[in-house]
Amino acid sequence: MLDLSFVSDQNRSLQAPHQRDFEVLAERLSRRGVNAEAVVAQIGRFEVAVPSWALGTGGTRFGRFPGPGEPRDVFEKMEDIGVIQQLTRATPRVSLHIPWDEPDDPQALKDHAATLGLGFDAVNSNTFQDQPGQALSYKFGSLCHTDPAVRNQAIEHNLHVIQVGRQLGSTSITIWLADGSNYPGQMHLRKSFERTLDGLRRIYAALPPDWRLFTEHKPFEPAFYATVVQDWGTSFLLASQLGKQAACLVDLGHHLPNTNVELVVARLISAGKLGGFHFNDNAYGDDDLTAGSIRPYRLFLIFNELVDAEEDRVLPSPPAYMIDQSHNLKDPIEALLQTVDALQRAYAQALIVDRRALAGFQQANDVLMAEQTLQQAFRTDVTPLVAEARRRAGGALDPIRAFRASGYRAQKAEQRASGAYVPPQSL
Ligand code: PSV
Ligand code: MN
Repeated sequence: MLDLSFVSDQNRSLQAPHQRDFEVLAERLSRRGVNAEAVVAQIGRFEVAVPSWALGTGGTRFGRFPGPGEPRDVFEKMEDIGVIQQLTRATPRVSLHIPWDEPDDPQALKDHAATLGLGFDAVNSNTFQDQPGQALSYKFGSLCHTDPAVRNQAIEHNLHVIQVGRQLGSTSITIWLADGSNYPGQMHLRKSFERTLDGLRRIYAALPPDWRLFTEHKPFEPAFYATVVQDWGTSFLLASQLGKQAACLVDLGHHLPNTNVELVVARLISAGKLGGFHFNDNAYGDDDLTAGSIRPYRLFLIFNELVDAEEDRVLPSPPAYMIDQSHNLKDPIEALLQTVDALQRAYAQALIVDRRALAGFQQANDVLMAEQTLQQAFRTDVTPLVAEARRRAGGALDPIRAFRASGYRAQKAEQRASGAYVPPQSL
């Protein structure tokens, strides 16, 4: 963890120019009828969970280039997330992947997390890889498998993940299945889906009453011909069949090229089945790049749908926000700081949309002005709003600058010099 006074010392040197920028922006926004104070308060309430698997340098099947000072186990990953939380004040929870980051002693991990000011978000089950000592293989699927014994093993694993999650204080499970086929004819398309639904029903039946179950879709990879839960329609079908506690999770990289993701989000909101997000960005497929790095306008348009739904009070429960990225080239902590900032910016831009004007232009079919209304918000540099929200919460005005100044990574490079942790490949 960073010294208690470190963040405020860092902020002091940036405070005067920041204050001026904030005042200028607040004045400009007030001319548009936007109250900067209210926006800052809302940004201050924004929270997103950090995935345990994002703290080690990621990789592809072509290689991995780890940097110095990577966390060697889940306890060290917690320390790194604790630093992200200190700097951003927007990441108080961790999303664990099990068994990748399965704790031997969940209570000990929970206690450790609490000392760092952290709790736990959704737990993620992994039935897409075989683990050492595992009785049956998932080579040909898990919940969709033709062999009931394999299906039972996958169900048992999910029940175990729920148990671990309960011990940690999680209240949701995200299920992403790699199940599918690579060649036409390999798998019975209809029956493999029905077996999957049956397995999910058995997992759902074991869900504690205050828990939610998120179904995450993905069109391809590792199954290249037909993924069982390939699109939001299938995910919606599953979540609807399961019941009230089930909803759909939208991973931004899990869509075929040119899919209008904000439209998917709008549809799921209408259906009352938007469970949450895995934030990242992509140019081609499931690239797992930093959120907002490739298509910031899309990210803004997604938040625009969310803010609109929030204001119309049509969300049955707030969507769960989680990051799902693989940091192959960037320092993972820095990339995550950048991600949190990108999400807060998109949220801030969505908050300053003049919704009354937009509704009027939509009603009057004034295409150009409706579009301009969104673009005016998107083109506003909201840096001072986001920085101010962080500062008021006790975080850093400029988290990446503060992180670099802290020398944290160099210090960890010394402390963690041995026993390098080998994270899973990017998925
Ligand atoms: C699969 O590509 C995925 O998006 C799922 O959410 C996994 O849990 C995660 O990535 C990590 O591989
Ligand atoms: Mn995901």
